[in-house]
Amino acid sequence: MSLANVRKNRWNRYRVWKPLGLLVLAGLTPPDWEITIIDENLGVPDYSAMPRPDLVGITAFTSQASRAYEVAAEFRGRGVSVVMGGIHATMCCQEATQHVNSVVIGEAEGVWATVLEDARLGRLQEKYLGEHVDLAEVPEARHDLLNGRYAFGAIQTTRGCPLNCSFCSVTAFNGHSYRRRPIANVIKEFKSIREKWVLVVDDNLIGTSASHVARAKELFRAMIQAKLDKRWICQVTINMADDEELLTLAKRSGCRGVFIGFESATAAGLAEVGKKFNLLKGRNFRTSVRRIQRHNILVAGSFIIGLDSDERGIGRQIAEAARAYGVDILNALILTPLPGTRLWDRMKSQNRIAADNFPHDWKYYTLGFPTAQYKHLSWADMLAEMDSCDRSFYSLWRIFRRVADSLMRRRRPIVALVSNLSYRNNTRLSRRAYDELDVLSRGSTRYQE
Ligand code: B12
Ligand code: SF4
Repeated sequence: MSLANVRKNRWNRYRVWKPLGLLVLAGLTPPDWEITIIDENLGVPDYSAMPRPDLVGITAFTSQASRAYEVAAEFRGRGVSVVMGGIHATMCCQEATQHVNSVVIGEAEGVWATVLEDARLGRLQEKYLGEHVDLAEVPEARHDLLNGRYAFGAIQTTRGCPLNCSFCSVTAFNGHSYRRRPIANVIKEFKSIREKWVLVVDDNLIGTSASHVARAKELFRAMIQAKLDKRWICQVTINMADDEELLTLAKRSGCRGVFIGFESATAAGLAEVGKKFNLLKGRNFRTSVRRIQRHNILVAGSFIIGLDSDERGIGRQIAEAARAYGVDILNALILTPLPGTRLWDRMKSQNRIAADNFPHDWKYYTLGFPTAQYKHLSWADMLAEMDSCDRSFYSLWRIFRRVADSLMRRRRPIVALVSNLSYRNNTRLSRRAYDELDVLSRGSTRYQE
């Protein structure tokens, strides 16, 4: 069996991250199947020169879907059955069935054994529906596969998110309920990860309620006790700042950085995306960010450009907000209607999905390109706002000031420097990619209600 994580274009900059979904699937696969995992982030192999597999499984984000279908066509052309799963196949199941033999919708744990057995017997179904599983049933991912070439290993400790932000696919895919893996299983799996640095892929490692936070503390205590000696980063909500004990335990267990979705610098923007959670308790973002940083944990903040409440000047406004909050890294993203989200449903019903030559146009759904009609901003405006945001936050002078600030506060100036320069470089690559876009030449005007 081969598994391909597909992506092969020059805009890719994600080879640092080990793809966990494939490793989990390999962990679910009975030992009588021989497994080869291919991650196209590391290069596209000559598939025709490879031994003919019995079955091919493909995973893809939406932005990788058109490439996934090319890979599927290549194998199907040789008479090999192809199964596709993951977020895109789940959200666009009908489309995927046009390109592969079989689609696994949702989480694979409950159905993968059946799929393999059906494949063996030559009776693959068009679709299999994977339910949300009890995370005690998730076996250890096969971290022994794909080793040695990634900066970050990966592990998952929870699934699902109690919030349901309009632009995000997580709740649609993994559900509202915050499911937690037994801590003993997490620790055991952590020990099998070879990389020193690990991305904990949970959408919110600390959750939103007191019981979620209590579980996170329990996990961190177990990690300290196990002496894992890992450095890890994760995604959290801003409430992480509210609990000193949580921060201390996170740091002691190896936490070095957190990604926080601020999403919008305005209350109207937060209401629009359905993330008023950020405003609870009259939050002061600067104080919260500083509290996290005091534990020597880096804060990367993401913001969205292109909300209905955003007007010209939003790029600079976001850069200023990020500076005012004091984040170490700013990740500005373009509002993108991903299939399966509430945003997709709304924009679709308003006829606002502009990059809609599917599957070809899925490649623009990286959150780095305009794909919809924005209310107050044309596509040219959107790109100009992204540009002004990035140039303002990542000017050499601003980077120098952030690094000097880290130095004075005895935080990690080298990490701050390297991450800032790498983000600056990424924004330049994006700008270059814009020049080559066929979709942009089609242009898009503002949305008229
Ligand atoms: C880690 C992560 C990343 C890593 C990916 C590392 C890697 N190489 O895989 C990085 C940081 C690189 C990344 C980047 C991006 N990401 Co991301 N990412 C995630 C995150 C947080 C976790 C993914 C994960 O490992 N999950 C754990 C595994 C176990 O779950 P899984 O992959 O879904 O696999 C299960 C099932 O889907 C199924 N399955 C999966 N594949 C297959 C295949 C077969 C054959 C079968 C049978 C079953 C099956 O079985 C598994 C077990 O149940 C998810 C959110 C999430 N909760 O999934 C977002 C998520 C996948 N990312 C998302 C997005 C939008 C992006 C970006 C496009 C934008 C961005 N800047 O964030 C980029 C671009 C990626 C690209 N190359 O084009 C969206 C995708 C939405 C969509 N429709 O595509 C998600 C869902 C987040 C969100 N808020 O909506 N991401
Ligand atoms: S953006 Fe984050 S907080 Fe909002 S629904 Fe997605 S995972 Fe949850």
